[in-house]
Amino acid sequence: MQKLRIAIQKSGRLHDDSIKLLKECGIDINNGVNKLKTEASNFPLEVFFLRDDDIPQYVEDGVADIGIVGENVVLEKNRPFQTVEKLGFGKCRLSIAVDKSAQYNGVKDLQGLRIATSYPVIVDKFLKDNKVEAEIHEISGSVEIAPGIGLAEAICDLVSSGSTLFMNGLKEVETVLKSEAILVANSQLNGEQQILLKKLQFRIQAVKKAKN
Ligand code: PRT
Ligand code: ZN
Repeated sequence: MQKLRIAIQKSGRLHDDSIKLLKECGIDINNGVNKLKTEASNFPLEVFFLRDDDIPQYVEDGVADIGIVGENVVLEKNRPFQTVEKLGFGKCRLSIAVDKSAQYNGVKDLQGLRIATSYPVIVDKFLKDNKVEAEIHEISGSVEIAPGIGLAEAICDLVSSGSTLFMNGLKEVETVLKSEAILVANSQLNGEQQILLKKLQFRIQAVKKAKN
């Protein structure tokens, strides 16, 4: 029988909500710790647990048919597939921040600065769209400490409550992107897989409606 393979985050901010969404859709999965994959007992669904950064590639290559991942990751990886459904969790924004005492009157003030970020592709596009030239320094983590250690004058990172920026003496000055978890799908699903995806999507929409 045809199955649908879904990739979700193995651990991290989207893991619990992804599992919860499947459960709310009436899909029973047992996600033992350290498991790489599992199967639903009452829906033709196989679940792969992966690093969020790898999910777009797996879905594009068709190793997984669908995936749950932050819009920010999909955009940074520049993947062609469409959003099947916005999921309403993992909400955050990708923002530029500078030292709280710095003068800031608008995007032109970024001209000539060094901007530390884990999102070089999105930041580069933002700068080009705004006709600003700045130096992008790609770093993979703890971006918020970059100004404090003299690596950059500005950062671009994900923000939710804003407390990380605050604790590091930074202020948010531009919102580059608003993001949430989305369901993405491989563009070449066969007929049966498309029917299964529609079924799942229908249930997700019902779960979302019940919450509104
Ligand atoms: O291990 P893996 O590679 O799978 O996980 P990861 O560490 O790369 O990602 P993870 O689990 O941290 O985040 C997964 C996704 O959650 C992100 O891609 C976003 O789509 C979403 N998300 C939502 C967030 C946040 N909110 C968030 N606040 N991702 C990260 N943060 C970080 C941010 O980078 C900063 O360090 O939280 C800090 C800021 O939070 P506040 O509340 O202090 O503003
Ligand atoms: Zn990651």
